[in-house]
Amino acid sequence: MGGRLIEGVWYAHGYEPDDKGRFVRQQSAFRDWTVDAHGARFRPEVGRYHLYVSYACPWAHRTLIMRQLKGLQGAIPVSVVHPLMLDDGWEFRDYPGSTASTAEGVHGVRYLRDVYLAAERMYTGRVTVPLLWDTLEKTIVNNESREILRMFNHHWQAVAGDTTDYAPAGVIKSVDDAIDAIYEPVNNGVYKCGFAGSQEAYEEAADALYAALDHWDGVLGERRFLCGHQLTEADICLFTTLVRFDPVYSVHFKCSQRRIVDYPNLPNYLRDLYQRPAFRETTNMDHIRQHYYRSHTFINPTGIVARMPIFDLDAPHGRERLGRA
Ligand SMILES: N[C@@H](CCC(=O)N[C@@H](CS)C(=O)NCC(=O)O)C(=O)O
Repeated sequence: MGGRLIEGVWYAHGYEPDDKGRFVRQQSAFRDWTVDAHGARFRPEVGRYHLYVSYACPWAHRTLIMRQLKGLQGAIPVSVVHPLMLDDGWEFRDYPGSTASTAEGVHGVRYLRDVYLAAERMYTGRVTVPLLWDTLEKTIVNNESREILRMFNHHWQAVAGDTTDYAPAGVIKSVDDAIDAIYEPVNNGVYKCGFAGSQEAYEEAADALYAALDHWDGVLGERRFLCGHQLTEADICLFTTLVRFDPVYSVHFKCSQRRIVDYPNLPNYLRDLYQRPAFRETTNMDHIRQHYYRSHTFINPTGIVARMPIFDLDAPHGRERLGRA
């Protein structure tokens, strides 16, 4: 179930709800940016940075999608943690599954916490993915998915294999507003349902989650993507929660009022995104299901992995009628 570092010492530790039983996510600690500007401390350079991810994690998944959309796979290597996050937190070890987790690529260490400690010997906080490591200064640049997403999109154009902008000037405000609007009730909201420590906290989170899903389902009846006719960062942010929703959140996190497949517009929106290579090839259902059902032993003590629901992500989505891709 993970743990946290306190002044450089590891303590196995679950999540602590607030006094009303609500799940509270910590703020990310490393917030520097790779910037494509002369004299910048962290300049984008091929091979200089290393991305640490879990295929299971919706936040890390965002960065993998953008890395692939921009054709940055050759520029930014990746290490993938084992899907189970147990008492030692995220770990690098063999996983004989459909897609193996990788050995740690930079330091040769066993645990992700060792990478945090390499950056800051007295680090206090949870040890989370994604994180972007700088092999030159030997430190963590950033561990906040939304910012890593924006960096890959805007600051790596000089080396990107595809320079399509997923938050162009004309819509960047509505992209940021949409990302803000879906963060608490949806992306974080499923966790607030699942990790609620009281009925009241659960009801509050479920109300907010379903109000938001109802709202965005309505919006997506009128337009192909969250911010209009073009795919943006906001769609990436919503996708990584939607694709986990029916297989995991609806069962494991008690997001049970409605599945995605029960909505009028969200299922085909999800298919429209999933059928693009950068989304499909970074979606690892095996890591996702193994991670959630088997790491959160306090909500699923048997570790039994629920069956995949019937939901064909490859079925025709018909959303071309709403506008260009
Ligand atoms: N705000 C962060 C959240 C990252 C995060 O919480 N990642 C989870 C995995 S889904 C994690 O690594 N949790 C480990 C822990 O809390 O011990 C982001 O968006 O990057």
